[in-house]
Amino acid sequence: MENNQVYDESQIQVLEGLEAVRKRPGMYIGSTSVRGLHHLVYEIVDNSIDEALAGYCNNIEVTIHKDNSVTVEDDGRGMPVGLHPKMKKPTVEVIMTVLHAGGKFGGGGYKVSGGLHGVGASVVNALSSKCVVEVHRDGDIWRQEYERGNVKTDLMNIGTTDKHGTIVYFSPDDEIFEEIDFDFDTLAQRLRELAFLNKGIKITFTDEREEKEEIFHYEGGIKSFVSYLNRNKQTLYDKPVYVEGFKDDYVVEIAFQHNDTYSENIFSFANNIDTVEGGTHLSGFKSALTRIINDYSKRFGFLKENDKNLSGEDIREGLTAVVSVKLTEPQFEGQTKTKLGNSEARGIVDSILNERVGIYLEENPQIAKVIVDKALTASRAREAARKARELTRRKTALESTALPGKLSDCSSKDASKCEVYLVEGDSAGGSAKQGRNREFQAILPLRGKIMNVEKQRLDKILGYQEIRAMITAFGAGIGKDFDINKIRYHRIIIMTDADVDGAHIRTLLLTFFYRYMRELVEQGHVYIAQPPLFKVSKGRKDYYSYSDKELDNILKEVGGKDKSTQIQRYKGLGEMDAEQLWETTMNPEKRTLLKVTVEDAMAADEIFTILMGDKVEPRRQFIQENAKKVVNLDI
Ligand code: TSJ
Repeated sequence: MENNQVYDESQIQVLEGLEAVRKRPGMYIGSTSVRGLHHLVYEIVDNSIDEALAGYCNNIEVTIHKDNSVTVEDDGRGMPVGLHPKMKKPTVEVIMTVLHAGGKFGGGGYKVSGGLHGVGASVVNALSSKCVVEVHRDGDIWRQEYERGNVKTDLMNIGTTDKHGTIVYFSPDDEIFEEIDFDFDTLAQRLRELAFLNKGIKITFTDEREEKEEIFHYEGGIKSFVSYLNRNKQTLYDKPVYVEGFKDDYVVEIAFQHNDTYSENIFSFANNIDTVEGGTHLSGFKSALTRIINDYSKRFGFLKENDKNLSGEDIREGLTAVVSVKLTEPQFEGQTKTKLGNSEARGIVDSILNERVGIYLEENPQIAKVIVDKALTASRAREAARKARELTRRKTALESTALPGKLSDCSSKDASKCEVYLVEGDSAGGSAKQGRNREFQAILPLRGKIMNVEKQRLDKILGYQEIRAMITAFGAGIGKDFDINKIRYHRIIIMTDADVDGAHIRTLLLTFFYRYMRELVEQGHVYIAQPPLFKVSKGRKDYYSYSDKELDNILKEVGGKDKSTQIQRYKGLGEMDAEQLWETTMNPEKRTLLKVTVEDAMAADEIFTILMGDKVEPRRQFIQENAKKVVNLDI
């Protein structure tokens, strides 16, 4: 490539020393926003972490003072204070005042130098209006002060000590930073992460501005990290799987645990840096896990010889994992330099995982079974969803107007005015069809038996005619292809009997909507009709009651219960004729509709999981606890 640019002397300005940092701070810390500001703390703390990784430091204390200055203290060896042979100055002074001097001392550790941070303590010094270093080492206390990167005092011996360690104080320069207000949560999150990633290190974080203190200390390391990430989730087995291995200059740690959700949550790190863009260590983990689970499934008969392999995606459904590698020569690539490029990392992670996780699964067959079962379920659901998608797609392609035969559609084509009643049972469906306002109300009858199949899985019900009719009637697709803008009715109204079967159908439908048409629930399109529980007849007048309490009130109003008062308890929608159904449940002027919230649908999903799941005990317990209130299953 040709380069026609001409440089004159003035453009080839060789910036020396820390002036370069103050001229272009963004080049060294990314930006001068709060992000860059927080970087200063990470930069300093990294030095103590390095000391800990070298095996000499257990405690790190980070303090934000009232004026947003910061102190970081560790109990390491203390920075070297002797004369630097080349520079003829104390080594600590060289580290603090010479660009990129960091990382060249001590050697052999897993330093982050060259990576995302690792620009060195001198950069922090340069960008601080004041900076002080204190070293406790070999019985002496040494101290040196700086201002905007310049030496203010010589390194001085200021007393004796029986401690060892390094203390660095700095005050971010408000001439450099757009703002100098540290965010407690941002710092706490990173310090917690560092404590997880470097097991055993105790990090005490104090905020003197609001007298807050947090201690991060995890003997379990990334195993604790995974537990923390799963803290609000239902996990599928008790403890995270954890493996640690060493190979060449690598330390590899992996922890993972499945939860009952459908998303994967994998964090990868190289030398404590969050490799947001992934890289070779992450792909090594993924491919090894896929192979290991498939091998196990084949070997122990979960998959037959001719079955298709489980996909990585299926195996990682509900997986929370942390992959952490430490290496001496990290190569960071990608747009944001957060992708590990070292090609050997893939094989190293793979072989360590292969060795350890294979054994672990054989020693813990119950856990292995749970993992394999989860993947098999995911695989079946994915396959069923794909089929259902194809089905609806084919329908719309071949016969775009072909609505299900069971649907009694409304005449309006304005979706915002239209509603569809999902009605349990054909007889109630008949009444609803007669009683409705056909201008804007559509009726889709659903068979009552729909849920009565034992241990039905949701993916299987996608094969049901009713469910498929519903997908076609709604006209908005399903799963990944669901497009709320295509929905044909803005109100989807579930109308079921107030009994166990009705409750089951409701649970099934809500779970189905939640899993496959979530926006429907999120945007408030799903409702539950409220049919009356009682009819009170007195003389020629009828009164309807929707609860026991209301029944009492009505009885009082009509002057008490006497011979001329008749009370009918509705056991099902089928007991009402078309006009009654319209008057009590469907007439927009009189009816009450319960709008379903995401929380309702989530609860239904949970109930569904309990009812349909493999665990007998929770199901028995649930049914027992809800036997009484099942009539009105709280949704
Ligand atoms: F660099 C710094 F100022 F940012 C800084 C360094 C800040 C803080 C809070 C701590 C440290 C630091 C450095 N803690 N521990 C160390 N250790 C060394 O620099 C050290 C000590 C001894 C030896 C040795 O070979 O004896 C080597 C090194 C690198």
